[in-house]
Amino acid sequence: MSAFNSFSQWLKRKLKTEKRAKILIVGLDSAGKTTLTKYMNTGEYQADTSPTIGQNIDSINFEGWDITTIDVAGQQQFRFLWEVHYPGCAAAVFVIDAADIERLPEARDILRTHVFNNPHLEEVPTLILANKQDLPDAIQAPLLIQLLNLHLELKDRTFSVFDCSALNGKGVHEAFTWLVNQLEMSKNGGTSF
Ligand SMILES: Nc1nc2c(ncn2[C@@H]2O[C@H](COP(=O)(O)OP(=O)(O)OP(=O)(O)O)[C@@H](O)[C@H]2O)c(=O)[nH]1
Ligand SMILES: [Mg+2]
Repeated sequence: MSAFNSFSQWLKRKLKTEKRAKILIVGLDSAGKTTLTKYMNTGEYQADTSPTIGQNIDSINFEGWDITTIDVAGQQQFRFLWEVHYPGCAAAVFVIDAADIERLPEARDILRTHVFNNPHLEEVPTLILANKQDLPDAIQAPLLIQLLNLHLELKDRTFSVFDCSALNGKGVHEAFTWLVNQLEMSKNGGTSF
């Protein structure tokens, strides 16, 4: 065996045992993707976010996992850019502004097109976040599941819906704990990302 082949086999084994994953954070503009990512990074609410143009790539250490987050721009004119990030993702996070009832149909359509019907994301767990729970009109996970028809649309998929707030951090830790548990299970099941 050549030195290159042994090196590439060593690298493959190493990558498989390391807890590294790339996750994609998608959702409509203003849902709170960047605020949430920053909260995960710093443990604090950062009020100074501006709409993302392109994407923000960051690194988070969570529960022993080294997670690369790709927080994309949600505005319609930038959504075509999401596509380049789908291959190789270990999980998808779909952030919804749960206090913006008027945009729920739009969120449902985007979730369907870019996540449910996306062949690249078929095998990966999907974390759906009902964000902005600190606002009085925010709807909670059980109602959101009904309104978005998730129980039917996602019956063959690994997904969960969590209430959270990127402003006060409530629910964020629990949601990401679910996500890394899924990554852990995929790893033990031998899936390589
Ligand atoms: N009240 C409240 N406001 C939030 C929360 N999360 C985000 N926001 C606010 O919502 C606005 C949009 O947040 P962003 O994080 O920029 O939204 P985004 O999804 O990254 O938007 P794009 O980059 O345009 O796709 C900002 O004013 C945030 O401060 C939350 O949990 N509660
Ligand atoms: Mg953003």
